[in-house]
Amino acid sequence: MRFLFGFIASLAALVLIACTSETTTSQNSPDANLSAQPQAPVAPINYIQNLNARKTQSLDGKWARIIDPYENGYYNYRYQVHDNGFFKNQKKEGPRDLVEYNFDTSPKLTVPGDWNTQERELYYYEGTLWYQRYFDLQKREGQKYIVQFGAVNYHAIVYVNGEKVGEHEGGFTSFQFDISEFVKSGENFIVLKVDNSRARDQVPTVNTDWWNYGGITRSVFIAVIPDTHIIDYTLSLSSDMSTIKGTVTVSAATHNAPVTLTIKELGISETFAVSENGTLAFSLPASPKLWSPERPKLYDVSLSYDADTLRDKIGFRTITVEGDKVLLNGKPVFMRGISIHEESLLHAGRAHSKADARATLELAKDLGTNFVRLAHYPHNEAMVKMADELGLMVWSEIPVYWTVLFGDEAVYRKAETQLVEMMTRDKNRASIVMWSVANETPLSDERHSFLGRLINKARRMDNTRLITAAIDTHSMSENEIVLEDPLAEKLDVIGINSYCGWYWAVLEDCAKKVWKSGYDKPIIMSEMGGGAKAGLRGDAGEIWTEEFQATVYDYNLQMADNIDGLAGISPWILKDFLSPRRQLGGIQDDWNRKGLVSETGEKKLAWDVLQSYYEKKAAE
Ligand code: GCB
Repeated sequence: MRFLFGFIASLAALVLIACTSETTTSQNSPDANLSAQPQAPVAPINYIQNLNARKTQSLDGKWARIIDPYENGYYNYRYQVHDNGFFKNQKKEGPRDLVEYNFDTSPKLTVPGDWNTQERELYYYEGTLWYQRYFDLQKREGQKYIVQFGAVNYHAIVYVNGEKVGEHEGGFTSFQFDISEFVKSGENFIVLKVDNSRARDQVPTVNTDWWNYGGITRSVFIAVIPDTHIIDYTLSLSSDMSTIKGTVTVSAATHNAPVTLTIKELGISETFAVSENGTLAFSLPASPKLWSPERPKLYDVSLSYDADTLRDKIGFRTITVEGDKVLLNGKPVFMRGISIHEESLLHAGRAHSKADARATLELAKDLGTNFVRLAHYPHNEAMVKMADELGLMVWSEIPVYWTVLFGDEAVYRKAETQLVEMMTRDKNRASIVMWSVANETPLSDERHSFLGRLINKARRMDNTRLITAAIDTHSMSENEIVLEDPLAEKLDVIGINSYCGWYWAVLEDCAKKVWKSGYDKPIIMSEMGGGAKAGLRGDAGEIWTEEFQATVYDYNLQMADNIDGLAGISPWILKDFLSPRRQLGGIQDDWNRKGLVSETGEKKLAWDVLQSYYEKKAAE
């Protein structure tokens, strides 16, 4: 879409590449005056792996809600933070008590679920909303109580029994708080202040092309784990495919207990001693059946340490690049993909469940895909687990989208935190083959440094996957398009977003375009497409008809075949999705219409075009 022509690209070539070494954080210092906004926290990543495989108590269901556009439950009339805000869940005790809120008599929202699609008056709402519910618990010695939120968009402050337990910023990643000190046996209550106001210094920033769904959008539960427990583990296949490598971190290493790893089907049952700092690393000879889209083999893995035991299902594969090829398990693979937003086919709004994931990914498979680009932020855990199970390679990304404030160190920390949170949660998913650090970001030294640091961070954390980003800067002369972006040097796979015949160029010329890249790296056309309103039939020359969209696909797929080093495509997009940028009445009505299916799953003509292309590609 955003196509920068020759002269801008030549300027880009002159861009001085900024140093990408890590620097220390210099968070903006809090405003000294009392009326300061709450400090945007950048959560320290303190995450217990696979917590939902432990003993859990769900907090999904109905929560009371209070809409609070003036943040009256948080600030007093002098705009100072209340010490007696709504988080106290106060009740009127005497007949003359003045308490101007009551969760018990307030309407309810379903968790998980965005608020926008649950109540008409919340459809466009951006601001603060309070959530509250009660839960019972039997507290026991030697146990820890950890609350986990799959995601809350965008900023959450969590209180238990009237006390603040923590806050989190970032709408698409999972976070946990240890609430052991805050809970008691019997009835407890939990309150959240959730704020989905957009702001320039957030990740994403104010300007996106998707709906800003607010609320507790993914499941919530309390896990009960022993004081002495497994904190983290990583298992992967070595690059020569001869060993399973792993690391485990535990709490209380002085406890002296060993860690046991069992993968029955591979005849593995090993016991490891833990070092003093609570970690261990191992490498075990093994020849697992390799995970692939054709055979998505997963192994039952169990780990135990003292009284803590957990299970996981893990696949083993390698993903590498050689010149302009992507190799899965050492063999070149063409990535037949589709881009997907996290919206459900089964109900309005954000997807969150296993059923949502199955419906979406089975539809993607019907198209003939072996790959999905989960745009533009980390999707819920059910999606990546389903991709593991169904055999779909995944591109997973953080919402460093368009024009985030690349020069702001605090914004960098937010982006890095989301990257770390995404990678930490999903590092044992074989389906994820690529981490993406950005989408369509404008060229500048600051952007280059910012993304360079994210790439370095991702590489330090994970050397078993590829790093990518979707870029849109190219130079063009007549029918030759030259890929030019200094960021490409740092990526393993170059994603290009390009809307030939929709946002630029005459459609009929697209097939003549020839793409050149000087990078000798695999290229994925991470977006292409055009819009159509399902059921609007007519002339192929008439925009918004299904015929026109199908023709856009026709020409663009011909163009794709002219791209040097094309390793795959993930056209935009599987399903129509809500976006406030899409205001054309009668056609869009808030929907980005580039879906191959409508919001209710009705297939458009372009579906067949892409499906036939994938049949051909699969047979090559
Ligand atoms: C893009 C963006 C994507 C938009 C799409 C569009 O280039 O990456 O988020 O939704 O174009 O439909 O314009």
